[in-house]
Amino acid sequence: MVKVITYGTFDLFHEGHYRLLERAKKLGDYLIVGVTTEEYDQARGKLNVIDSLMTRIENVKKTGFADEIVIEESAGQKFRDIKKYDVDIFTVGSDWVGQFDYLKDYCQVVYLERTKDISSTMLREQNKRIQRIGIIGTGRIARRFIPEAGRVSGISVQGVYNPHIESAAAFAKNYDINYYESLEQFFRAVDAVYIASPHETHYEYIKASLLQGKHVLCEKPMVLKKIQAEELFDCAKRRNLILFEGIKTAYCPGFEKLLGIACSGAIGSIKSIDACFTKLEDENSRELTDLQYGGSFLELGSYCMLPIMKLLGHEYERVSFDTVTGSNGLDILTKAYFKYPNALATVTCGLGVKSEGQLIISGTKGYILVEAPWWKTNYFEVRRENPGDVEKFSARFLGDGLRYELSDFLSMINGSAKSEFKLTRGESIKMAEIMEMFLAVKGEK
Ligand code: C2G
Repeated sequence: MVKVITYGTFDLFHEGHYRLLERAKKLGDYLIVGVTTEEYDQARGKLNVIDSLMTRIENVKKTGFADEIVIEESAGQKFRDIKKYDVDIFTVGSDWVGQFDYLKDYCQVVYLERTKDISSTMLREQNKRIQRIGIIGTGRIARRFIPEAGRVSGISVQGVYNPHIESAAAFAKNYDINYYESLEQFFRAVDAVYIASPHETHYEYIKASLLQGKHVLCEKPMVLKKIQAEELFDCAKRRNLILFEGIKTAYCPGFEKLLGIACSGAIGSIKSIDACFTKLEDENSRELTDLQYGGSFLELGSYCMLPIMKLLGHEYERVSFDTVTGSNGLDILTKAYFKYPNALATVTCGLGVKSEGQLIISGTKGYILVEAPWWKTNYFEVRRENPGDVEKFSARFLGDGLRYELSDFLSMINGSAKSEFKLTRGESIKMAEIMEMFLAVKGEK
């Protein structure tokens, strides 16, 4: 008897799950299905799981393909189960290709092609909460998005659009998703859009998506003009659509904890914030050659402004910028200075200069030090006058961290969001205004 085993969350049970189990069963005579516990999903960073474990088990049972159902509750269990149940074949969908090759020493490993389209009416009737998401752009960020999307339940990455069809086709082939020859075709296939195209194209793509009734998650900086940000958020509100600016730090657990502690009075009242983010880029990169939309502040300023907007707000009295430019006039280093009525803040961004990427939040009783990479906020300290008086905090930041913004985006779409936006429309609009001011100052030079 050939025994087959497969595992999954099987949340919001859909056609992709059904077809996986159907084909898994055909690989042998006896199929064991491992269903993940909520704890294990939390531990492995699978977010936004909606159905209870019992519901998910019930849905697997209903297919009739499982001869036995076990609970998957920890990493490393697959290896133990294969020996315990004397399994001949381990199988899982192709979105995991390569990730379980280590099991080849113990059994045959088969990756079954994932189901690209789960938009059939049967499915849609059952699960209105599943959002089909399309990606606009095929660059580095879009590439990081795919594996992260696989860690968020209730979402199906349907496909990608890029006006350069050959880029879209290559991307789609690589990630086993669809690509679309036109935006119209793309919009017909999705419920929500993730925009990871160059900064200057964001406005048009967001507007087109909203006008088609699609929710939008757009990479930072969302737009570079205040009036555009206001227009887009008003358009989303009128259409009862969700529009998110994707500054991943805003949505990660550690940053939320940091804000809570900073606001708790642990360091007294906050009087100064210094945020530094540098990342050396190749001098021929888009970021350092696009004379209109490249440069350090446009690329990294959103991250550095985030803690300042969140903790000191929008009512600064004045902001000024100073830059060091490369031979082509682009800022390889920018410092921005914010003067608030009772506080000061500085931003340091550099694509051509390497510095210590710290975030320091200074108060009347102490300060918070977040070492690089503070934008992941997986560790920080509260320090006071007495050097021995240090409180240490840590938080998880899994994968590329895009899963957190995606999970919040989905929660807002499904109306199950627990909290207000972790990045409000007011903050996004203000950051667009500051970007606009920076470009105006740059343009005057
Ligand atoms: N699947 C698929 N097509 C889809 C979606 C999912 O074939 N459109 C497959 C997945 O590849 C997986 C199974 O259905 O083999 C269950 O998917 P999930 O519930 O998302 O489980 P996952 O998080 O992929 O965990 O330890 C758990 C395993 O690693 C799989």
